[in-house]
Amino acid sequence: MFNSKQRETADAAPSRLVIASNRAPVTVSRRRRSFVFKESIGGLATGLRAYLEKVESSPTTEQKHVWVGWPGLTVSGSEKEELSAKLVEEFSVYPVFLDEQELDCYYNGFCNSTIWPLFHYFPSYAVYEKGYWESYVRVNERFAERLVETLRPGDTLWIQDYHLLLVPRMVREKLGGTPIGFFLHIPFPSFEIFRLLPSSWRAEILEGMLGADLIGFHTHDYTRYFLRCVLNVLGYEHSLGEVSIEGRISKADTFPMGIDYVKYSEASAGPGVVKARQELARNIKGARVIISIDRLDYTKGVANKLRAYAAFLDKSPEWHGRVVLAMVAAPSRTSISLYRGIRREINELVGEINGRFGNINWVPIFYQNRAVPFNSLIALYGLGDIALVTPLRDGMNLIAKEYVAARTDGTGVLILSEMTGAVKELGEALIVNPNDIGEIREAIEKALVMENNEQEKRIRTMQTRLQQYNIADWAGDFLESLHSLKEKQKSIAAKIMGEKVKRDLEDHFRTATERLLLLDYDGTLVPFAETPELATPPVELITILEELAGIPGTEVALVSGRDRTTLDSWFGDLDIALIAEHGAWIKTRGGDWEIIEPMTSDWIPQVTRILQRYVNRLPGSFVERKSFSVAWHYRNADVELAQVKAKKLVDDLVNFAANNKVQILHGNKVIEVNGEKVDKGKAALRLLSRRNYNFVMAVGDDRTDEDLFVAMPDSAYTIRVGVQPSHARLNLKEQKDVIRLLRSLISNSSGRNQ
Ligand code: GDG
Repeated sequence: MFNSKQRETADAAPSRLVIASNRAPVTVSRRRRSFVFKESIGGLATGLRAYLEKVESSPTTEQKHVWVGWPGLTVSGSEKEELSAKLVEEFSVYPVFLDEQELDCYYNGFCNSTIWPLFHYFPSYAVYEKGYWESYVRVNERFAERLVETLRPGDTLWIQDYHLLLVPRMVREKLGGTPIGFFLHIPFPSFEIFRLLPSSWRAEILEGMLGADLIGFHTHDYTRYFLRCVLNVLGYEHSLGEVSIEGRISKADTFPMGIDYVKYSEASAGPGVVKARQELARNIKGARVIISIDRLDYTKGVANKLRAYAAFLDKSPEWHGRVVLAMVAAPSRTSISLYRGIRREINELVGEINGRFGNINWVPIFYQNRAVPFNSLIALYGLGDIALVTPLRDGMNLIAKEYVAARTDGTGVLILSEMTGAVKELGEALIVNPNDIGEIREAIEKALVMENNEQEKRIRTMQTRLQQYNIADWAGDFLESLHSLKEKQKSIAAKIMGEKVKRDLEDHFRTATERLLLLDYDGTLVPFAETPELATPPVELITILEELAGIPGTEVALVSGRDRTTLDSWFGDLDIALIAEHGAWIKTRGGDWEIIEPMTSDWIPQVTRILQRYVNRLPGSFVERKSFSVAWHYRNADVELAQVKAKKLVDDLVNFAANNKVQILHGNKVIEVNGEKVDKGKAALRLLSRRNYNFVMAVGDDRTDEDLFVAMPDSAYTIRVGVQPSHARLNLKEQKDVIRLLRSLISNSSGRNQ
């Protein structure tokens, strides 16, 4: 929670976007005794800079931003303050400092030797080190602390990427009201890969991410995989990407990151670029140019690209001397030995190919193992007749998009790996499988002879698309979605029973003379158990029900889907009413069981046979027979398979229900078929009509309780457990809250009697 001082400061200042990323947008280095400040390079820093400049220069907005991140060097204790003050003052960067050990265990360790390889489908490179994980948790905590210090009321927080997966939840625990967004820039893997993480880590990672209100991914696949992992690991289902968790909603959605289109399309005319292009062209001597620009990482498929190029030269001698591959491989993570090994491998391959095919007049590969300055990058985009972008896996890949944007004359061929996120938007590229050397070779051949008008058709279509969703649209779209989600959450939060409503309800209960309490059982009065018979009522609950029923003028009714025998055996001795089988049977206080509507049960054997087929198909599921209904429970089955089977079963049953007088109720991990004339609402009305109640409260937790809520008079307190769209007027966050509420009704009314 914010304190009053923070609130005052916030009232006087414009709203801010607080961005958190591992690397700050400013990289600090040392020169002799002073610090040198440089803009950080990389897709995120560059891209967001463009968005922020646009928003902050607009006369209609008042938004400002600050950034929390590591400034790229380790500093001693005494230097920290000095550097920190300078970064805050001059760059609005609130630094988080990392020491050597953290760089080793958190950054090189958990980030880049566990998450990075695993999420890019290189499980054999992933290291599972407890020490790395512990360091990751600690550094995430430090980021969270820094953010909590920095955030003011009214701010929006946007956390970036895989280095900070735990931060959303850590911040939420302290500052729940702040809108928190999270964006993952790398792929989110399928469950089969994600589950390779030790179980406690994987649960913490997902819970960490779910701490955000909005979680963004580049592609729909990553979003789906994330939601499937949430279901499999944490058991939370989603509806249209929304997961209900601890009384609020967290949403996963797709936002493919764009580029600063105008910057790349206009840059080629700049004088620096023209000069750089002339220099490069001189060396190339009229040959056709294939460009390749990557960070030197095993995910980028650089070796395969070289092998494909060699295969092409081998098969097409007519191109010798007429084509060059201009390859930039920017060094990366060189303190990890795997990366040093790749550098050696690539150096050797380049040497081998140049030695084998080249001659005094022609070098087949121009290779640079250093990043190039921006002007040279654009010059390369301009010179490249073909761009070879063939990562084995890539969250998005902005090089492909930048190349397309920079082709102002409409020529150029993009050869693009199907394993990149960018492929979803760049379908007009020549798409290849990066493991298939033959396919890349063929694509090179095809690109070299592609007619100009064909090139133009493809490039222009892609350009239009990239223009329509550029970096500013991406960031704007994400932040707008975050804010509208926050609004939705506010309306949900308004239904959650707060202290004031609770007090009013208690007062109303105390002063009323004729009270009716309609209470569902499973999920409402007791938590779900593995099998129905294990959910026996605890003694404490029996006492609560007894005491409630003992308050003069109070009628308590259990409104359950359970069968009569079970309800009788558990509650038969209490002075309360019972409604069984979702309203098929009713037993009033002191009375006997009665059928509410005459019904047949001759359809039950047929439905049981259908359900039994599903028991055989879904291990862990089982059938429960009751007198006028039959249920298929799947709580203990594999969650993901169960969802699929449940949908299929409902389909099958819909056909059956169309020709028979039955209805299908899809409850919480149970599908139940019963006579169409019954529901909890109709049964409850029976009780309601017996007296002139001046206090009515109905509490339930699943879809079958919605009938109950709908049937209640407007004046009734209808309460659904869990945050879901519901006809109930109020929500309680969890089952335990129901028990707390019932207890307080008892103690409140006994207070009156004293
Ligand atoms: C993550 C994900 C996702 C590259 N080499 C040079 C250079 N660059 C610039 C490019 C581009 C950026 O760096 C690299 O873009 P990537 O798409 O590869 O992104 P990363 O930041 O490495 O990584 C990736 C991205 O986040 C965005 O979400 O696409 O999948 O791994 O802008 O132009 N710039 C200069 N010289 C170089 O040598 N000047």
